[in-house]
Amino acid sequence: MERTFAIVKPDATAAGFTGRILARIEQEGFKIVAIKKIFMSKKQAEGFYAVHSARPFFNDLTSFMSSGPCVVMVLEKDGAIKEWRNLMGATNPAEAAEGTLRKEFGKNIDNNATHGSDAPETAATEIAYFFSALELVG
Ligand code: DGI
Repeated sequence: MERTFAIVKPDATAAGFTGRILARIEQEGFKIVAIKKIFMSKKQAEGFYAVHSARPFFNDLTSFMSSGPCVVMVLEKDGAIKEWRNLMGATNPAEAAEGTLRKEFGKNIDNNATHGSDAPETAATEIAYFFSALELVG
């Protein structure tokens, strides 16, 4: 069974959307294998998004991700990586399809409610960035 890494971002935790997002995750057949609430430092956010370090939005992105608490999770399902990205919807909530989490809970491209890994290698790296093997209890 495939695993992916997911975040409820600071905009969504601040708006009180955590419970509704977790409910959708379970309704859509994902198993929550690991979950915790964290408050990243700027340095931790920069490490997490290191792949984007040359992008013009890197400073805004890492400031946003360290502006409040996140809920980080490992989700399991057949085809979890693609299935979770489908449930999140397009990066820009204005372009996200009806019924997706970013359409329902995202405000704009900077405050887009959720994160999900984009490939098996990034899922493995991102899971290991936040969780030890002992914390994966699915
Ligand atoms: O995997 P995604 O989160 O859908 O998107 P990504 O990995 O390409 O980018 C990571 C985050 O960076 C994304 O959730 C929001 C932000 N981002 C991506 N592209 C842009 C952006 N922010 C701004 N302001 N402008 C962009 O073009």
